[in-house]
Amino acid sequence: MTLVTSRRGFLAGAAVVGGAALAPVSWPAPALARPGLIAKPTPPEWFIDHGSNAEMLWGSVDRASYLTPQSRLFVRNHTKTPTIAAGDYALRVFGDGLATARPEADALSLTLRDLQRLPRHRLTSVLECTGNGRRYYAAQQGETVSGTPWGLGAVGTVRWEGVRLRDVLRAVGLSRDAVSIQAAGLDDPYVNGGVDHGRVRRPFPVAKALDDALLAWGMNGEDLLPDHGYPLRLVLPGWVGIGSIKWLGTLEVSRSELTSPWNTQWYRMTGPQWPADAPALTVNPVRSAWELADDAVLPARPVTLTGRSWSGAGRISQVSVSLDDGASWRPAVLDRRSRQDAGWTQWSVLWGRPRPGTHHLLARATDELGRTQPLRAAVNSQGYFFDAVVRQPVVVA
Ligand SMILES: Nc1nc2c(c(=O)[nH]1)N[C@H]1C(S)=C(S)[C@@H](COP(=O)(O)O)O[C@H]1N2
Ligand SMILES: [Mo]
Repeated sequence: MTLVTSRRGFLAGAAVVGGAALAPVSWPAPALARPGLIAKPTPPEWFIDHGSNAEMLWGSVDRASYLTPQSRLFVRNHTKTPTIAAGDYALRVFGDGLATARPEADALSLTLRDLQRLPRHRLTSVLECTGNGRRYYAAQQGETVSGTPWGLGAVGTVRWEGVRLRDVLRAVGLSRDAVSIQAAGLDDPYVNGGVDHGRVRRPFPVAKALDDALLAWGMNGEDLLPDHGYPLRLVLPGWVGIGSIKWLGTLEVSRSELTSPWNTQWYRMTGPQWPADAPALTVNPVRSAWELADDAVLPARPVTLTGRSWSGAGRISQVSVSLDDGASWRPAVLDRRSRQDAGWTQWSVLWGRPRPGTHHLLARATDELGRTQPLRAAVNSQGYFFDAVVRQPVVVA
């Protein structure tokens, strides 16, 4: 079948009966699967509980598994995971950046089946929260910042399945003057400090939409779990996690720059060190993690240690490690086969003679653009982009 756009709707010639899909949709209030903010089990062996957020424990990562299983992936919820039935679901698209401008009340409505008629696309990418590593601002730099005190576990690499946003935009008709797209979620409005900020939403440039943005219904060969955006989420590979809006409800396509508190107030560098008009954060920095628990105890015999490094901008070209708290450095062995699309790189190092005592292990990656990890991260009030080399404690006994 062909996708036809008309003034009346997205699939004027398609198997959408009775014009039902063309009518503006009103949303039933999402119900909770069960009391709680996260639906999937988050046992303490796998996760650190941060309330509505759950952090993956690096010590629990299976070194044989390149991809992060959905069951192990971190969760970052501004409110709580909604329950949305796929059968009731539709994505609504509107705005003056469409070839034919449409107000929100007359949005195009796309069901999952509509979207699944477009060419399917699979893509592996890192998903990472902007605040990943935040607790090290205090722990390593003695700086007080606000926000969830993530260690390095607000990250994962998954294989997405869905449709390219550019194919969707082509099908619905995009104006040549469109510059900005705002994605909004169907989760509850975010209320903080008595202020209702509305639905979680964040704009991004049309250029990103036409490059590698994906509308995903699948992860690692399964349907998305409710916590990760079921039935459909946006994926902006390499960009700050907030860009990858879960439970995607609307896309506003505009000829002018769109804004929301999620790019004007949050997910920007703020604080005395930063100009008031510092731009919104987009591409993730370079970071590295050891596959070790913070209370890891190793026997005093040769051991192969492993870790992963990633960058929002490209491949990792080099990883240097220090097993003596920075006194000496050596290259880690990169597993060249492990890197896929925009995913992370696995690496390893043989520790030949671990001596009894407490040690600090350091890993510092460089990406193909020459971006590397500093020894000190640039402090900012909200604790974003902690990309400095982390001191990983380990006890040899
Ligand atoms: N609708 C909606 N989308 C959202 C969020 C949210 O709270 N609501 N959190 C964002 C943030 S800050 C991050 S880091 C990622 C986390 O994705 P995950 O929970 O699937 O790991 O989702 C983003 N998309
Ligand atoms: Mo995030």
